[in-house]
Amino acid sequence: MLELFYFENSICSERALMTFAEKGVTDWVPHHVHLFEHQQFDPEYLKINPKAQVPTLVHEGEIIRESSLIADYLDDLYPEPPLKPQSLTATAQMREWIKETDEAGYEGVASLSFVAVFRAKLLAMPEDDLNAYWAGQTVLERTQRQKSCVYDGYESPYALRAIATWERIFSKIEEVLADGRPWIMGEQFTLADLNLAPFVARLDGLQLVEPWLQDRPLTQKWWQAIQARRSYIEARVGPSAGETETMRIEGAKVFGEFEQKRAEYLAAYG
Ligand SMILES: N[C@@H](CCC(=O)N[C@@H](CS)C(=O)NCC(=O)O)C(=O)O
Repeated sequence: MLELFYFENSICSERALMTFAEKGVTDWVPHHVHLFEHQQFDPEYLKINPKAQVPTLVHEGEIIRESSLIADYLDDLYPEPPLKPQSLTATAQMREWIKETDEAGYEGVASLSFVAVFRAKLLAMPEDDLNAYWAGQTVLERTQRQKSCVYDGYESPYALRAIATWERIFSKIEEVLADGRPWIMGEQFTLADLNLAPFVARLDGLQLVEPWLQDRPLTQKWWQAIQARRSYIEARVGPSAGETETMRIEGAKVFGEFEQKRAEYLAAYG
């Protein structure tokens, strides 16, 4: 039996959902973990994911955590269509993309989401509830990052790091597509594209893709091709209709601060 613990509006869960859709796999058991209702901190869930994060895959009782590893595992479990290149070298190179997306890309998207949207939600909570929320966290680095983004907004060093990261990732994508290839690894759509897709979709929801892609036509084309992909549509990657509106409104309030930070970053390091 294959079970997935996930939350629809989580960019990490969307990686697993998109992999299922790529493979045409539908016979898995869904378990919803509602992050806004803080179900990730349920002691029963913490037994399978002590970091209080989604997604978690359970296959025949074995636990597999980390969204990119779940996607990789599903690719091995259901070989068709393959999402890894044939050559070992190209597979290692593909994994370098995924490593960067996991290590820096995720933190960047999470920081920008907090600075633009979740910040307002959390600051609107009664103080006791907010303190209880922080106290219930299980990963110190994440708590520090979230607190910094919530209390300092675009003045948080995590916001600048996020801008640096996505400036770099989008530049690398534009560069690699310059030889005419449709996907990051060439003619084949791979886990490199798939693992990036939900993160870029969140940035799009925050209205940040346009400024980043306006001078990157090849990446624009790549992003359009991802959005047109059957698995992207079937897995409903990207913010839901209601969320899109909130993100657009909240994102617009701090868009000027984003542009200013990005200009500062480009002047210093661009
Ligand atoms: N590196 C982990 C990150 C998982 C993660 O942080 N998931 C987020 C949703 S995208 C989460 O569960 N957050 C819970 C929270 O913020 O309390 C993975 O890729 O699976």
